[in-house]
Amino acid sequence: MKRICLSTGALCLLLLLFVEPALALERSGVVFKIFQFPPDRIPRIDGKADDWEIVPKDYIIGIDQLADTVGGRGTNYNRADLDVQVRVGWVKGLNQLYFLYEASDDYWDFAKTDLHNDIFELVVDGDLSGGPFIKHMHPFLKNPEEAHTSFHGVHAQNYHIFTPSEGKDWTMVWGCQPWIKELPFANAAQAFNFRPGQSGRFILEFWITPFDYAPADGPDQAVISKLRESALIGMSWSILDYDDEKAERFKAFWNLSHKTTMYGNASDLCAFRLMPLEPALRKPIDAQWSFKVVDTVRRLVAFQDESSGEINSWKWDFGDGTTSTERHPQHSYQKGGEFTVTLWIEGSTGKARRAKVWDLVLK
Ligand SMILES: [Ca+2]
Ligand SMILES: [Ca+2]
Ligand SMILES: [Ca+2]
Repeated sequence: MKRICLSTGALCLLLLLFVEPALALERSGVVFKIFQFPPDRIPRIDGKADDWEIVPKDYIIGIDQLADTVGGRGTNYNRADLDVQVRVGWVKGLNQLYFLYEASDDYWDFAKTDLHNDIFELVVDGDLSGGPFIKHMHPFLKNPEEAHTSFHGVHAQNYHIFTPSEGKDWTMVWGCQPWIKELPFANAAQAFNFRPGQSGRFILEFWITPFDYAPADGPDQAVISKLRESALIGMSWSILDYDDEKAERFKAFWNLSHKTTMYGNASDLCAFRLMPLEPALRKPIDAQWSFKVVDTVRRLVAFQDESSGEINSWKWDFGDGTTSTERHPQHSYQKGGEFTVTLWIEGSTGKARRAKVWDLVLK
């Protein structure tokens, strides 16, 4: 999103408020949360929900948030007919979105090989590009097939996930890039013990990769969305509840966005925030840093403190016998070599250090 700041700070703030993405998306003012898993607690894709117990309750999105925008029920849900809970997670540094989908249905419809199947339809716009992305909604190409390979699902993606899938791929990608449903871009596992037409409880655990650009011809030129802490992404889902094998179509379309066209227009998605680690999962103090060689001739290196916690003092050892107490120092090395650089930090909650051995090599 482009933000234009004119003269004064106040005006700039006003403009920032005015273009806040959450306001432009569907369900104005509502921001759902995406839980950050610590790197040593990444969910295991096995259809078991135990690794999601660390997700606080206020992250759970239930059927009370959904509206049937096609079948006419509005927000009058009936938990005996269908009940669902969704949790969404991410891991800082991995551009993947994790999901736990838990549902109970009075009639699980999955005997057929075609689109007639209970479906969890998921739409993701990783860079908030907004706008239409399904071929039928192309702004000027009136023949959808002409828009297929250049447009369909390219800047935002739509998954029709079969719940359950039996003798069928786990999902249909409603786009020109079916390759995104396989490893290394996605993985899924389900658990259930009912037969078609029966009621019961269903668990689906999966992750997908969001794409800013997902072309038809495969991953070589694709651009994966970069997931950044505290950033917003666009997302919605709907549950297509088929409750009769003989019926022509689904009975209800339980939609998180309350606008049906979210299936093909990313401006109708909801805002989701990639949350920081919950305080209970954070180390009270943790040292981290990065560096950039600014000038190879002068061997000038800029160091950036990226530590977390309440920190009062920094001490850098540049590995050449010199030190600094600045937070983000620059340092010019007198000669080349392989350097071990260490940052020590201290604060009210303790102290920590981070050394990097031979990451910095200068000629
Ligand atoms: Ca699991
Ligand atoms: Ca049902
Ligand atoms: Ca059903």
